[in-house]
Amino acid sequence: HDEEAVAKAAAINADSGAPTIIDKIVSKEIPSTIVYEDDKVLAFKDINPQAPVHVLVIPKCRDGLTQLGKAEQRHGEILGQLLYAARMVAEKEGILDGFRVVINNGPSACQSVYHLHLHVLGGRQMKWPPG
Ligand code: D5M
Repeated sequence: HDEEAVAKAAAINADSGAPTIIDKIVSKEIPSTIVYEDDKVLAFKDINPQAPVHVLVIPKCRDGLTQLGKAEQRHGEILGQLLYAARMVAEKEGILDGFRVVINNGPSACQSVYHLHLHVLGGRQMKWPPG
């Protein structure tokens, strides 16, 4: 798994601010399986699931949030909405009793898509520490 992560990190596009695949998911140009949606937030199934439940929660408007490390005070409201949406996803997916929320930030954390997204994972016993 280490090799896989290193390869993924090495292949990475850094945070260029360029549009990402998430724009096309928000505009529905690329289909996704939507789990939760409101006016600010979208949650859809990850195409490469790492657990029986693996959902990505994103702000529809990136607004500078290419990664959590770019967050500013003004992003406080949307950051809270994303966490609450993660909880709604967990409830909808029936994993409210045990789930994990992950944000990969930057190349050394294997971030591959530079539009902030929360991973909601569950449906199996999670391990600690994560890889
Ligand atoms: O996570 C980026 C995640 O995005 C990764 O788990 C795969 C997922 N992904 C990529 N393309 C798609 C599409 N088209 N649908 C659903 N999920 C997708 P990161 O934390 O940046 O590594």
